[in-house]
This record gives sequence, structure tokens and C-alpha cells, in this order.
Amino acid sequence: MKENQIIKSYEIARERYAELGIDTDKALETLQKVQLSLHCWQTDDVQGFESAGELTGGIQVNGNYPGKARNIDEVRADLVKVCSLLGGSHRVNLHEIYGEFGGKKVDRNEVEPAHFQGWIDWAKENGLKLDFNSTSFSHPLSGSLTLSNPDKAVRDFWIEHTQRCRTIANEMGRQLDDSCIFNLWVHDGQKEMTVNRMLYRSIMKESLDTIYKVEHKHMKDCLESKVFGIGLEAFTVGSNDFYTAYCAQNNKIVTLDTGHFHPTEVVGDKVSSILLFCPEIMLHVSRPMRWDSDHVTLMDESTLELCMEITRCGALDRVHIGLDYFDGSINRIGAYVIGARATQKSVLRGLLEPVATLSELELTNRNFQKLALMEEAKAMPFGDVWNMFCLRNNIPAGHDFIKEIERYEAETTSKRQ
Ligand code: RNT
Ligand code: ZN
Repeated sequence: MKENQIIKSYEIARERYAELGIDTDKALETLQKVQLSLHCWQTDDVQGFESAGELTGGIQVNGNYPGKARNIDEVRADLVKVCSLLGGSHRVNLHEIYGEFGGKKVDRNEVEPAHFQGWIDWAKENGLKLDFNSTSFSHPLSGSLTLSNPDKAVRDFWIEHTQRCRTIANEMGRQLDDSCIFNLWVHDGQKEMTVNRMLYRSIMKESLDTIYKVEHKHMKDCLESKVFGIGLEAFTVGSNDFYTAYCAQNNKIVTLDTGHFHPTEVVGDKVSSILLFCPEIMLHVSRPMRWDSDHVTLMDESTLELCMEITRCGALDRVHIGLDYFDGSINRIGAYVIGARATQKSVLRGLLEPVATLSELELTNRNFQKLALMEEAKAMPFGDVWNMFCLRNNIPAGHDFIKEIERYEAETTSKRQ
């Protein structure tokens, strides 16, 4: 896009938004500070570097598009490419299986901060922060129950793993001088009708209590619920009720993965409820299609509703925005950038909403006026403000990033066999 066109269109957009009482420059400044937590696992279909084993734990990546990252250097190069097409400064969200194990077998109950020192150094060099996840899946002891397993030996193995991961997260946060968000998601569940629900959940609660006994200064804990996994359809130990109650009681952060709810549930509606009882929210923004399919995030109605709810609540400082989808059927870097930019655009839409006016209309029962204004807001020149965000960040505006991805594919990813 031409720079003078972007500038001219922005001038008009700024005036139009000002008529609604919105300061577009302020919105852009705020967006600049919103960090996304980029899920490293989109680069290589959740494979990691621990083993070449299959992906288990009820999650599935579909597609075989050429060019997935085959080693840590390629994952890093891809992430740097993604960041070069995004405005603002961001975070990388790592899983334990992405450690630098130097070709040695390091089991999950042996992992140490040293295995992530390379990542920490790399993050520092690239002006990135890190978030972290323990990995319950793709391991011989994954089975269908990990932290909730009645077998003490199996359970203790996973407790040890999770404790070590929290120590690693703390080290990341300490060295990068920014709290590392440590997410706990385990696939624990049952394929068939389950009679021992109370047993598994009470074991799970005990395991969590044990894990969280140690306090760390440079990391924050969040817990992610789910409805079901593939092959684990009948029962999920870590359901939404389980973790919401646990987080409220233990002052932990709730992770909302937008793919982990019943199809007609509105995830945006959960923000205000949770924030009244829990300190913060972590998001895994995804796009479930008929199931937790992890399609590439778009600026669709549910992403908009979620982001606009955050801005309406004035809660950008209490909500951490991470992405979580894995599409192996299209250019993986392209998939990343589409989803990341869609999320930023959705936040911007929230920042450009005339919330004060809408709120006043609602409180004074002028409901026709409220609805009309909300409807008209959709036709405001939001894209011109978005393009100015790109210009100010010196990144491609509009669809110009497509050719950047094509170039990276021609020069780099297409050469990976
Ligand atoms: C799975 C959860 C979880 C994973 C990652 C890989 O359904 O969404 O967050 O996607 O941990
Ligand atoms: Zn998730």
C-alpha cells in the first residue's frame, strides 16, 4: 500500500472517530502495548524436540503442507519472521518438549532450566518475553490420566514434571525481567462412561495443591480447562467448573481456550465473571469449527466479542492474550500471521468502540439508539486506523504481508524436505 494513501485515509478516519468521541491515536498507543503470546507449536505441528513419537493427548493436527520447522533454529527463524510482520512487541509461548536436549534423552522428570537457557538468550536478543507450558501428552506415561492417575508412581512422575516446569518458568521470568505465564493443561479424561469422577478430580486437586506449594516470584500460574479430547470424549477431569472453582479458591489465573467450550457458549461473556473472582485471565485464542479443531484465528464474531469485552471491562492489563491453533494444511507462517493480526485487529476494534456513549445509552434505556450506534460502528473506517498501525510499526499494511510470506516460503520453508 502507498504511504501517502494510508496517511490521507487515516486523517479522515481520525476525524470520523473523533466525532464519536474516540481518539484514534490513543487507541493506537494502547494497541502498541498489547503483547501477544505466540504459541511456538504452530511452527511444527506440536512435534517438539523430545522424540519423533506421535502426537497424543486427544489433540490432533491436520494437514501436510510442506515446510514445517524441523529443528530449534528453524522454529526460531520462523518466529522471528512472524514477529517481523506484526506491530508491537510480543512473547513466545513454549512447551516443555521444545527444550534444547542436545540429542540426549531427557525425560520429563529430568528437565531443567539449562535446557531452556538457549531460548532465554534468544528471547533476550530478539526483545521477546517467554511463557511456558508443561507437556502431558506424547509420552509413554501419558495414557489417559496423568496428574489425576490413581497410580501413585505415574502421578508422582507428572507432579515432578510440572514442578520442574514451574522452576523453568520462574527462571525465564527472572532472566527476562517479566513474569512468565506458566500454563497447566493436562488431557486427563476417559473415553467411556466414567464412574469415578469424584475420585479422579479429588486426586487432581491434591496433585495441584502439591505442585503449587512452592511459591515462585517470577512466574504466574494459569490453568486451562476443556470439554473433551479425541479419544477422551466421555469425561474430562479438568473441566471448566473444576478449574474455575480451583482458580477462584487459590487465586490462580484462568486460561480460556476459545476452542474448549460448547459451540454455542460465548467465551467473551466469561471475562467479567472470572475477573470478579480471579486475578487475571490467560487466553488461548483459537477457532473451533464444529469441535476443538484449532483452525486459524480470524477476526470473526467470537474473537471480536471476546476482545471487545476485554476493552469494555477496561481489563487489558488483566488479560494475557495468547494464541493456540495448529493448522498444518496451509503455509504455517502465513497461518500464524493471519491469526496474530486478526487478534490485534479485534483488540483495535474494541479500542475504537464508543463505549462511553453506548454505556450511557444503555443506562438511560435508550436501547434503540444503542443498537443503532453499535450497528453503525461496524461501518466505521477501522481498516484505515489498522493500516496506520502497520505504517507506524514499519510492517506491511493491508494484504502486503502476503508477498512477504510468499518470499519466505520461496527462500526458506520450501527448501525444507
Ligand atoms: C489442548 C489445549 C492446549 C494445547 C497446547 C499444545 O486442547 O488447547 O493448550 O493446545 O498445550
Ligand atoms: Zn489451549
